[in-house]
Amino acid sequence: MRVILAQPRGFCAGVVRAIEIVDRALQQHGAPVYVRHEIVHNRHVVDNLRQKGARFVEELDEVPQGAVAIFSAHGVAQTVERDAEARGLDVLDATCPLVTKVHVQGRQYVAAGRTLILIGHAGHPEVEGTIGQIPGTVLLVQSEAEVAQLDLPIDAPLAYVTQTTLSVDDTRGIIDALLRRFTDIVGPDTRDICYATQNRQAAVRELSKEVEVLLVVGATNSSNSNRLREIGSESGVASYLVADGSEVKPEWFTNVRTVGITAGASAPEEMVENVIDALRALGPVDVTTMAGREEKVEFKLPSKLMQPLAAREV
Ligand code: 0CJ
Ligand code: F3S
Repeated sequence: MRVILAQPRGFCAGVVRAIEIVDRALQQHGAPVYVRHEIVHNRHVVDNLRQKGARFVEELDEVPQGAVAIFSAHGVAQTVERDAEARGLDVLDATCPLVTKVHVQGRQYVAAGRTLILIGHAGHPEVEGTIGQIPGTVLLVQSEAEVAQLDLPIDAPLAYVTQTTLSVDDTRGIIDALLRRFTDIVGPDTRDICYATQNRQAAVRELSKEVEVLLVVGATNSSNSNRLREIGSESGVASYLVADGSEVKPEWFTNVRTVGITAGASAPEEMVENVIDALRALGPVDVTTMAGREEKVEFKLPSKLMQPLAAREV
Protein backbone atom coordinates (compact mmCIF):
# COMPACT_ATOMS: atom_id res chain seq x y z
CA MET A 1 0.00 0.00 0.00
CA ARG A 2 1.23 3.52 -0.82
CA VAL A 3 0.66 6.07 1.93
CA ILE A 4 0.92 9.80 1.15
CA LEU A 5 1.08 12.25 4.06
CA ALA A 6 -0.45 15.70 3.63
CA GLN A 7 1.81 18.76 3.90
CA PRO A 8 1.04 20.73 6.00
CA ARG A 9 -0.81 18.66 8.59
CA GLY A 10 -1.15 18.51 12.37
CA PHE A 11 -0.19 21.04 15.02
CA CYS A 12 -0.57 24.75 14.23
CA ALA A 13 1.24 27.57 16.02
CA GLY A 14 -1.75 28.26 18.30
CA VAL A 15 -1.87 24.65 19.49
CA VAL A 16 1.89 24.49 20.07
CA ARG A 17 1.61 27.67 22.15
CA ALA A 18 -1.42 26.45 24.13
CA ILE A 19 0.26 23.16 25.08
CA GLU A 20 3.50 25.00 25.95
CA ILE A 21 1.53 27.31 28.26
CA VAL A 22 0.19 24.34 30.25
CA ASP A 23 3.63 22.67 30.33
CA ARG A 24 5.38 25.83 31.53
CA ALA A 25 2.65 26.59 34.07
CA LEU A 26 3.19 23.13 35.55
CA GLN A 27 6.96 23.71 35.66
CA GLN A 28 6.63 27.16 37.28
CA HIS A 29 3.77 26.51 39.70
CA GLY A 30 3.79 22.75 40.18
CA ALA A 31 0.67 20.57 39.97
CA PRO A 32 -2.19 21.04 39.91
CA VAL A 33 -2.93 23.75 37.40
CA TYR A 34 -6.51 24.01 36.15
CA VAL A 35 -7.45 24.20 32.48
CA ARG A 36 -10.90 25.43 31.48
CA HIS A 37 -12.15 23.11 28.70
CA GLU A 38 -9.86 20.77 26.74
CA ILE A 39 -6.77 22.91 26.02
CA VAL A 40 -7.19 21.74 22.41
CA HIS A 41 -9.71 19.20 21.14
CA ASN A 42 -7.59 16.09 21.45
CA ARG A 43 -7.86 13.34 24.06
CA HIS A 44 -4.22 12.29 23.69
CA VAL A 45 -3.00 15.84 24.34
CA VAL A 46 -5.35 16.21 27.29
CA ASP A 47 -4.44 12.81 28.82
CA ASN A 48 -0.75 13.58 28.49
CA LEU A 49 -1.10 16.91 30.31
CA ARG A 50 -3.40 15.33 32.91
CA GLN A 51 -0.65 12.82 33.71
CA LYS A 52 1.72 15.73 34.30
CA GLY A 53 -0.73 17.28 36.79
CA ALA A 54 -3.16 19.44 34.79
CA ARG A 55 -6.82 19.25 35.85
CA PHE A 56 -9.44 19.87 33.19
CA VAL A 57 -12.74 21.54 34.16
CA GLU A 58 -15.66 22.89 32.15
CA GLU A 59 -16.50 25.76 34.51
CA LEU A 60 -14.43 27.97 36.80
CA ASP A 61 -16.53 27.14 39.89
CA GLU A 62 -14.62 23.84 39.88
CA VAL A 63 -11.34 25.76 40.42
CA PRO A 64 -10.22 26.54 44.00
CA GLN A 65 -9.78 30.24 44.96
CA GLY A 66 -6.35 31.59 44.02
CA ALA A 67 -5.34 28.61 41.85
CA VAL A 68 -3.73 28.83 38.38
CA ALA A 69 -6.43 28.74 35.67
CA ILE A 70 -5.65 28.41 31.96
CA PHE A 71 -8.16 29.32 29.26
CA SER A 72 -8.17 26.96 26.26
CA ALA A 73 -7.00 27.86 22.72
CA HIS A 74 -10.64 28.43 21.66
CA GLY A 75 -11.08 31.56 23.81
CA VAL A 76 -13.62 32.55 26.46
CA ALA A 77 -16.44 35.06 26.99
CA GLN A 78 -15.82 38.23 28.99
CA THR A 79 -18.07 36.82 31.75
CA VAL A 80 -15.51 34.02 32.21
CA GLU A 81 -12.66 36.54 32.44
CA ARG A 82 -14.60 38.56 35.03
CA ASP A 83 -15.53 35.43 36.97
CA ALA A 84 -11.84 34.42 37.10
CA GLU A 85 -10.90 37.84 38.44
CA ALA A 86 -13.64 37.76 41.07
CA ARG A 87 -12.38 34.36 42.26
CA GLY A 88 -8.81 35.64 42.50
CA LEU A 89 -7.52 33.09 39.99
CA ASP A 90 -4.04 33.38 38.52
CA VAL A 91 -5.06 33.35 34.85
CA LEU A 92 -2.96 32.26 31.90
CA ASP A 93 -4.74 32.85 28.63
CA ALA A 94 -3.98 30.22 25.95
CA THR A 95 -6.54 31.72 23.53
CA CYS A 96 -4.98 31.58 20.07
CA PRO A 97 -3.87 35.10 19.04
CA LEU A 98 -5.80 34.61 15.79
CA VAL A 99 -9.01 34.09 17.80
CA THR A 100 -8.23 37.18 19.90
CA LYS A 101 -7.78 39.10 16.64
CA VAL A 102 -11.37 38.19 15.67
CA HIS A 103 -12.61 39.38 19.10
CA VAL A 104 -10.87 42.74 18.63
CA GLN A 105 -12.16 43.12 15.09
CA GLY A 106 -15.73 42.31 16.20
CA ARG A 107 -15.61 44.91 18.96
CA GLN A 108 -14.30 47.53 16.49
CA TYR A 109 -17.22 46.91 14.12
CA VAL A 110 -19.73 47.23 16.98
CA ALA A 111 -18.02 50.41 18.26
CA ALA A 112 -18.44 51.83 14.72
CA GLY A 113 -22.22 51.33 15.08
CA ARG A 114 -22.63 48.14 13.05
CA THR A 115 -24.68 45.08 14.04
CA LEU A 116 -22.38 42.08 14.11
CA ILE A 117 -23.00 38.77 12.39
CA LEU A 118 -20.82 35.80 13.40
CA ILE A 119 -20.48 33.01 10.86
CA GLY A 120 -19.84 29.82 12.81
CA HIS A 121 -21.22 26.68 14.44
CA ALA A 122 -23.65 26.98 17.39
CA GLY A 123 -22.38 25.54 20.64
CA HIS A 124 -18.70 25.47 19.65
CA PRO A 125 -16.55 26.96 22.45
CA GLU A 126 -14.86 29.43 20.08
CA VAL A 127 -18.29 30.69 18.97
CA GLU A 128 -19.48 31.00 22.58
CA GLY A 129 -16.28 32.87 23.43
CA THR A 130 -16.52 35.25 20.47
CA ILE A 131 -20.20 36.03 21.12
CA GLY A 132 -19.31 36.69 24.75
CA GLN A 133 -16.43 39.02 23.82
CA ILE A 134 -18.68 41.44 21.93
CA PRO A 135 -20.88 43.88 23.82
CA GLY A 136 -24.46 43.73 22.56
CA THR A 137 -26.22 41.35 20.24
CA VAL A 138 -24.31 39.06 17.92
CA LEU A 139 -26.33 37.24 15.27
CA LEU A 140 -25.04 33.73 14.58
CA VAL A 141 -25.31 32.49 10.99
CA GLN A 142 -24.48 28.85 10.26
CA SER A 143 -25.52 28.43 6.62
CA GLU A 144 -26.63 30.21 3.46
CA ALA A 145 -30.23 29.28 4.32
CA GLU A 146 -29.93 31.17 7.61
CA VAL A 147 -28.90 34.36 5.77
CA ALA A 148 -32.39 34.45 4.23
CA GLN A 149 -33.93 34.18 7.71
CA LEU A 150 -32.15 37.23 9.18
CA ASP A 151 -34.76 39.73 10.31
CA LEU A 152 -32.89 42.94 9.37
CA PRO A 153 -33.56 45.87 7.00
CA ILE A 154 -31.60 45.45 3.74
CA ASP A 155 -29.71 48.70 4.37
CA ALA A 156 -28.91 48.07 8.07
CA PRO A 157 -25.26 48.86 8.93
CA LEU A 158 -23.81 45.37 9.37
CA ALA A 159 -20.46 43.65 9.74
CA TYR A 160 -19.45 40.02 9.91
CA VAL A 161 -16.62 38.01 11.43
CA THR A 162 -16.12 34.24 11.29
CA GLN A 163 -14.99 31.27 13.36
CA THR A 164 -11.33 30.48 12.56
CA THR A 165 -11.76 26.80 11.63
CA LEU A 166 -14.55 26.83 9.05
CA SER A 167 -14.62 25.40 5.53
CA VAL A 168 -13.25 28.14 3.26
CA ASP A 169 -15.69 27.19 0.48
CA ASP A 170 -18.82 27.04 2.67
CA THR A 171 -17.89 30.35 4.30
CA ARG A 172 -17.42 32.02 0.92
CA GLY A 173 -20.95 30.88 0.01
CA ILE A 174 -22.39 32.38 3.19
CA ILE A 175 -20.49 35.67 2.73
CA ASP A 176 -21.69 35.92 -0.88
CA ALA A 177 -25.27 35.39 0.31
CA LEU A 178 -24.82 38.19 2.89
CA LEU A 179 -23.38 40.53 0.24
CA ARG A 180 -26.28 39.77 -2.12
CA ARG A 181 -28.90 40.42 0.55
CA PHE A 182 -27.52 43.49 2.38
CA THR A 183 -26.32 46.81 0.97
CA ASP A 184 -24.19 48.12 3.89
CA ILE A 185 -22.12 45.20 5.13
CA VAL A 186 -18.37 44.96 5.72
CA GLY A 187 -16.09 42.13 6.82
CA PRO A 188 -12.78 40.35 6.28
CA ASP A 189 -13.99 37.99 3.51
CA THR A 190 -12.62 34.53 4.46
CA ARG A 191 -9.46 35.89 6.11
CA ASP A 192 -10.70 35.18 9.67
CA ILE A 193 -10.28 31.52 8.77
CA CYS A 194 -6.77 31.02 10.09
CA TYR A 195 -3.68 30.24 8.03
CA ALA A 196 -3.48 26.71 9.47
CA THR A 197 -7.08 25.85 8.59
CA GLN A 198 -6.67 27.28 5.07
CA ASN A 199 -3.36 25.50 4.43
CA ARG A 200 -4.59 22.10 5.70
CA GLN A 201 -7.75 22.36 3.59
CA ALA A 202 -5.79 23.29 0.45
CA ALA A 203 -3.36 20.39 1.04
CA VAL A 204 -6.12 17.83 1.56
CA ARG A 205 -7.86 18.97 -1.61
CA GLU A 206 -4.63 18.31 -3.56
CA LEU A 207 -4.01 15.02 -1.77
CA SER A 208 -7.54 13.83 -2.54
CA LYS A 209 -6.65 13.82 -6.27
CA GLU A 210 -4.01 11.16 -5.61
CA VAL A 211 -5.62 8.73 -3.16
CA GLU A 212 -8.50 6.23 -2.91
CA VAL A 213 -8.99 6.51 0.87
CA LEU A 214 -8.32 9.48 3.17
CA LEU A 215 -7.66 9.18 6.90
CA VAL A 216 -7.94 12.36 8.97
CA VAL A 217 -6.28 12.05 12.36
CA GLY A 218 -8.29 14.12 14.81
CA ALA A 219 -11.08 14.20 17.37
CA THR A 220 -14.81 14.11 16.67
CA ASN A 221 -15.24 17.43 18.54
CA SER A 222 -12.48 19.14 16.52
CA SER A 223 -14.06 21.56 14.04
CA ASN A 224 -11.01 21.92 11.80
CA SER A 225 -10.48 18.14 11.66
CA ASN A 226 -14.11 17.53 10.65
CA ARG A 227 -13.78 20.07 7.84
CA LEU A 228 -10.76 18.13 6.46
CA ARG A 229 -12.77 14.90 6.36
CA GLU A 230 -15.63 16.70 4.59
CA ILE A 231 -13.28 17.99 1.88
CA GLY A 232 -12.06 14.42 1.26
CA SER A 233 -15.66 13.18 0.96
CA GLU A 234 -16.67 16.09 -1.30
CA SER A 235 -13.72 15.20 -3.54
CA GLY A 236 -15.18 11.70 -3.96
CA VAL A 237 -12.66 9.93 -1.69
CA ALA A 238 -13.81 7.57 1.09
CA SER A 239 -12.79 9.63 4.12
CA TYR A 240 -12.61 8.70 7.79
CA LEU A 241 -11.87 10.68 10.96
CA VAL A 242 -9.79 8.60 13.39
CA ALA A 243 -8.38 9.48 16.82
CA ASP A 244 -5.53 6.96 16.48
CA GLY A 245 -4.61 3.60 14.95
CA SER A 246 -7.07 1.65 17.11
CA GLU A 247 -9.94 3.18 15.11
CA VAL A 248 -8.59 2.10 11.69
CA LYS A 249 -10.78 -0.64 10.18
CA PRO A 250 -9.23 -3.25 7.82
CA GLU A 251 -12.36 -3.36 5.62
CA TRP A 252 -11.75 0.26 4.50
CA PHE A 253 -8.72 -0.92 2.51
CA THR A 254 -10.03 -3.82 0.42
CA ASN A 255 -8.41 -3.46 -3.06
CA VAL A 256 -7.05 -0.05 -2.04
CA ARG A 257 -3.52 0.81 -3.17
CA THR A 258 -3.15 4.50 -2.23
CA VAL A 259 -4.11 6.03 1.12
CA GLY A 260 -3.78 9.69 2.13
CA ILE A 261 -3.27 10.76 5.74
CA THR A 262 -3.70 14.23 7.19
CA ALA A 263 -4.11 15.49 10.74
CA GLY A 264 -6.16 18.27 12.29
CA ALA A 265 -4.43 21.24 13.94
CA SER A 266 -4.91 19.65 17.38
CA ALA A 267 -3.69 16.11 16.48
CA PRO A 268 -0.17 15.08 17.58
CA GLU A 269 2.24 13.65 14.99
CA GLU A 270 2.62 10.56 17.26
CA MET A 271 -0.99 9.70 16.39
CA VAL A 272 -0.17 9.95 12.67
CA GLU A 273 2.66 7.46 13.32
CA ASN A 274 0.25 5.31 15.29
CA VAL A 275 -2.17 5.25 12.32
CA ILE A 276 0.67 4.32 9.94
CA ASP A 277 1.58 1.46 12.30
CA ALA A 278 -2.03 0.24 12.13
CA LEU A 279 -1.77 0.21 8.29
CA ARG A 280 1.56 -1.68 8.51
CA ALA A 281 -0.27 -4.39 10.44
CA LEU A 282 -2.36 -4.95 7.28
CA GLY A 283 0.63 -5.33 4.92
CA PRO A 284 3.74 -3.59 3.55
CA VAL A 285 3.48 0.18 3.43
CA ASP A 286 5.50 2.76 1.47
CA VAL A 287 5.22 6.22 3.10
CA THR A 288 5.94 9.51 1.31
CA THR A 289 5.01 13.13 2.01
CA MET A 290 3.37 15.30 -0.64
CA ALA A 291 5.11 18.48 -1.75
CA GLY A 292 3.46 21.33 0.12
CA ARG A 293 3.72 24.59 1.93
CA GLU A 294 6.10 24.90 4.89
CA GLU A 295 4.68 26.85 7.81
CA LYS A 296 6.94 29.09 9.87
CA VAL A 297 4.34 30.81 12.06
CA GLU A 298 5.19 31.05 15.78
CA PHE A 299 3.32 32.85 18.55
CA LYS A 300 4.88 34.42 21.64
CA LEU A 301 4.07 33.01 25.08
CA PRO A 302 2.32 35.21 27.66
CA SER A 303 4.89 37.47 29.37
CA LYS A 304 4.15 35.91 32.80
CA LEU A 305 5.65 32.67 31.55
CA MET A 306 8.74 34.30 30.05
CA GLN A 307 9.99 35.52 33.45
CA PRO A 308 12.62 33.43 35.20
CA LEU A 309 11.23 31.59 38.24
CA ALA A 310 13.30 33.62 40.74
CA ALA A 311 11.85 36.91 39.46
CA ARG A 312 8.32 35.63 40.03
CA GLU A 313 9.04 34.66 43.62
CA VAL A 314 10.19 38.17 44.70
O1 0CJ B 1 -10.45 27.17 17.75
C1 0CJ B 1 -9.26 27.12 17.66
C2 0CJ B 1 -8.51 28.24 18.13
C3 0CJ B 1 -8.53 25.92 17.10
C4 0CJ B 1 -7.80 25.16 18.14
C5 0CJ B 1 -7.13 23.90 17.61
O2 0CJ B 1 -7.99 22.95 17.10
P1 0CJ B 1 -9.14 22.21 17.93
O3 0CJ B 1 -9.40 20.92 17.29
O4 0CJ B 1 -8.79 22.20 19.38
O5 0CJ B 1 -10.36 23.21 17.79
P2 0CJ B 1 -11.51 23.37 16.72
O6 0CJ B 1 -12.66 22.52 17.19
O7 0CJ B 1 -11.87 24.83 16.82
O8 0CJ B 1 -11.03 23.00 15.38
FE1 F3S C 1 -5.13 29.32 16.08
FE2 F3S C 1 -5.89 28.40 13.78
FE3 F3S C 1 -4.56 26.90 15.35
S1 F3S C 1 -7.01 29.78 15.08
S2 F3S C 1 -5.13 27.51 17.37
S3 F3S C 1 -3.79 28.77 14.41
S4 F3S C 1 -6.25 26.25 14.08
